[in-house]
Amino acid sequence: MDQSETATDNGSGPGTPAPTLGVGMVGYAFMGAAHSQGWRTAGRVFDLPLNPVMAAVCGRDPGAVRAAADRHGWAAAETDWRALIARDDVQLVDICTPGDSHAEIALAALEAGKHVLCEKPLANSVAEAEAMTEAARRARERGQLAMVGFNYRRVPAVAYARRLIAGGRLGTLRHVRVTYLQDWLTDPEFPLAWRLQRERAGSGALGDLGAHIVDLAQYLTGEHLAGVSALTETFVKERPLPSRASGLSAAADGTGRGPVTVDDAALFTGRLESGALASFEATRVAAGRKNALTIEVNGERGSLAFDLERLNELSFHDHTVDAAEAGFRRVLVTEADHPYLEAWWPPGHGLGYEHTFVHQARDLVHAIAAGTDPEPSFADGLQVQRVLAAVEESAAQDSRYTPVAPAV
Ligand code: SOE
Repeated sequence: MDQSETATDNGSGPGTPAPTLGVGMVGYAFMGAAHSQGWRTAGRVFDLPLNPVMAAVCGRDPGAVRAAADRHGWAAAETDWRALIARDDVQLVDICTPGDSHAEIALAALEAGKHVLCEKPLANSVAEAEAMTEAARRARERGQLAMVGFNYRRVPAVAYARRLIAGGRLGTLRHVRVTYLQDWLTDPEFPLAWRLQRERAGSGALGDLGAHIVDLAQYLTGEHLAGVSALTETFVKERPLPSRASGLSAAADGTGRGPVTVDDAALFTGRLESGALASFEATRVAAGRKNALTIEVNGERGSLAFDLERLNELSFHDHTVDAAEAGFRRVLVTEADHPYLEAWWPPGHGLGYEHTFVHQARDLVHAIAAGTDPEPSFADGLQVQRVLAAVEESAAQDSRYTPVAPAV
């Protein structure tokens, strides 16, 4: 049973309120807003065994964090993440900050006995990800759980694709082809936001978008990448200094320019453990592409294709049927027995981007209540980090084939 199939009954019997799970979130920008939607909605749509309570949100600016708390439905606002972790009403710490603080906050939260949800990529380096994974392993022995937020696993059509592949519908896999294209850095005058600074973000399009597609390729196939061969490029080497270190909406401060220290784009090929070939493209300079994520998997018995811009659909080609009638057909993934859809709208009434965060919250709550390991785990996040490191190593040598360190 995969996580999208977890039973929905809260086990307390009809009408009995579920015990609560206090959530504290650090960071409240784009990802914080998305996670807030998830926490706010999960218990209202799904019957959960624990009732998530949005106890407190944390950010450095007192006025801004109070406003974020009011807007998104958090009961309290904190300006020090250590104070948030120390709160008795917080049992789960949700980390939605830039990558340079993931490790420190996660390690402190695990040390304090809290469950942790950490946004992707897990960390800014393999060493940090290793330390976090080891801390999560020790915390697991004390009954605490840790999960990394690769939300696109929770698109119903993606979870359904995994079900079909795991069920053998594609047979032996030959190819995985994944692209994730955005265009918000196309303008050379877009300021030097934190996502363009290596010490804050770890890497560029590679860690931001490449991490998602590496995770999706490995999740869908159930295999790890054994090695990669990569090219990366920073097309715009200097950008205007920002007036505030915001993400996708930074403004220039007019005082000069600074160096871009991460990639704008990463292109790589890889070999899965089974020998299947994989290709990846992650870029933030693909003019006209806003959030274009596509996946295609080809096997001996058939193929699947997914496009995030049509996220309620899956294209399926069954290669075992008569060639005269075969061909890609559109499967509308909106039926009650498709993953996550038992609690949503009637067939044909589709879902969107934000629902992935609702499903993420739902799955983590179920895992905590059942004491089972949530996926993707910190070990999964570490594995992705190792692929990203291999990509950078290969790219530094202009595409040398570089083995990925084995998974833990
Ligand atoms: C920015 O490129 C970004 O917000 C990513 O960081 C997210 O992970 C992705 O879901 C949308 O784009």
